[in-house]
Amino acid sequence: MNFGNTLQAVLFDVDGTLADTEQDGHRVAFNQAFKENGLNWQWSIELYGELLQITGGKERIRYYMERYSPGLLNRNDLKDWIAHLHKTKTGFYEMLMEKGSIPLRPGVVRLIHELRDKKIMLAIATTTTLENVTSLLKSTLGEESIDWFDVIGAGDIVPMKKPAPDIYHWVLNQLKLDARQCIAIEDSENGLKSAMAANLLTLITVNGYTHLQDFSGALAILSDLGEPEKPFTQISGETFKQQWIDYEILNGLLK
Ligand code: XBP
Ligand code: MG
Repeated sequence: MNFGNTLQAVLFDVDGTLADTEQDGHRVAFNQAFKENGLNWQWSIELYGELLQITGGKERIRYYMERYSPGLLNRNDLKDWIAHLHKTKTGFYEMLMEKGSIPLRPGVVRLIHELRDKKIMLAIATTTTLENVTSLLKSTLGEESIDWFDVIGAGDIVPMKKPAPDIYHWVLNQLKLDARQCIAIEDSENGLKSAMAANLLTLITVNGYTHLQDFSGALAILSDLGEPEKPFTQISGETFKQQWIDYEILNGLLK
């Protein structure tokens, strides 16, 4: 594949890619919100892994209700009720991030700084709520880091969440770039499908919840972005000059 493009922007997914937020962040916040709202629901680590196939917190709650608490689906204020429950969850999630409980994954900070130095645009394309993105960035990179991102596409800003390509289309449109001038970094099958459907070349860094998923079509599948002193493990796909992802590697992927 030779598109002759040079890298203009890197589009990062958030949950599972920038940080391992699902098990000890989102899951915990959902459970706190259930308790706060008088529900005896408890999402275990294992159950949450299954529920993750549904992207979006409100959509995930509804999916859970259909399977485990269908009686509650008859409420005539169902949509508002789920929205309220989810808002409570977002509040708990923000509190968890304020405590600084979740670090960024290996290589993320180094790569973000290098891309900024090289004047490569940074963007976020996520199904999670905007407040969750800003609270994670604030707690890990500092308040000013929110402005490092030229575009943040999050949550309900588009009608269809991943695996639909809508969020990536929206971000590319905001960036005024063609997909072939960008690289997407994702951690999940739903994320990969979404990015590929928007024509983006995509690098995968897996985590405990996603490592067994189908990543057909990804450029490469890695344990993480790697650091010079803590190289990534290659799982499959293209091999590189070194075991940490940098600007040169990402730019080379477009050639
Ligand atoms: C991951 C998601 C989100 C989070 C929960 O998004 O599917 O739904 O699990 O966040 P991504 P909300 O990997 O695209 O960052 O409750 O705010 O939806
Ligand atoms: Mg993800």
